[in-house]
Amino acid sequence: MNKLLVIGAGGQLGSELTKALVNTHGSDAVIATDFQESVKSKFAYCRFKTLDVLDKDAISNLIQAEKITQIYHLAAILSANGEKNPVQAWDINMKGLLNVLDLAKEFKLDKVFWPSSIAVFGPNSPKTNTPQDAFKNPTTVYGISKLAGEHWCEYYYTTYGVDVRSLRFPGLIGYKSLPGGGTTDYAVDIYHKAINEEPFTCFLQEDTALPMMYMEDAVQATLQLMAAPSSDIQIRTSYNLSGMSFSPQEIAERIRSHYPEFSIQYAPDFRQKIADSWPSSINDDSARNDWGWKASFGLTEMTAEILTKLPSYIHNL
Ligand code: AKB
Repeated sequence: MNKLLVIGAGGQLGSELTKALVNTHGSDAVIATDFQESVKSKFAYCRFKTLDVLDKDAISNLIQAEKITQIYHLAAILSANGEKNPVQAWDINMKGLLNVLDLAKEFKLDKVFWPSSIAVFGPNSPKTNTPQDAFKNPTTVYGISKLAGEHWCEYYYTTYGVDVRSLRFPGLIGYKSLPGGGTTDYAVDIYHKAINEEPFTCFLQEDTALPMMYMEDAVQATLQLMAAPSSDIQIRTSYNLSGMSFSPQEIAERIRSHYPEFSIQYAPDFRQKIADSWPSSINDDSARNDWGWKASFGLTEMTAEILTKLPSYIHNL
């Protein structure tokens, strides 16, 4: 039987991916963990334990006690927060991953999932339709740690046969959980302001287009990648993944078709420089060809779904 350990389950992706894993594998097969005990209430539907990804012994004990066969390692410091404390971000992002990879090797786990990011690209990467193998010179500590992490994943696969799989996520947008400390966070916050009929101040310029993805597509991509036969996974660093691409001005316009009075103003801060170093759109041909990836949501569909579902979701919290 598969037994899945989700590390960092309380975060933006983990909150929704854990539910999907339970739906796929059953509640007995999934253990949600997070270093914050306070997120426990999100996991009434499966078991929850506190776990610090830097505590290798604690992870090792859990793997043995629970006979874990797969790890979904989601804990990370994102791009904007990473710049506030670069050394701490490096420690959490790199040591956490190395702990997981090393234990996957030691206990011969079946599979590991680890998210990378479009942040691996940098100012000298092609801006549009950025290819899988494009030149990469990340300028954030988050991007540097993701790029190094991708190579560690490939190293553990080629050297030790650890079946680790990874996706370069764009900015993820969902209505069930808030992101924490990323450069693409504005595209979640903006919907909350819209339904409250409040004006929104964006920390990026109006024309800064970035690659984005609706959470449902991100969850589907993860499930699909992890279900694919190992022989289909040709890329052992991390796969480019594309959903949609838009600027603050474009998302605001789309929101106005639901809330005509919605107003946005722009006050770019330090995150503008990070956004300027990233691609505006991504080529994901390798994911499409190798394991059949195709996104379902564009900006119009996502906006309609979020603005319809967010008010009652918040009301029922
Ligand atoms: C961030 O903004 O840091 C993340 C990412 C693009 O990986 N959402």
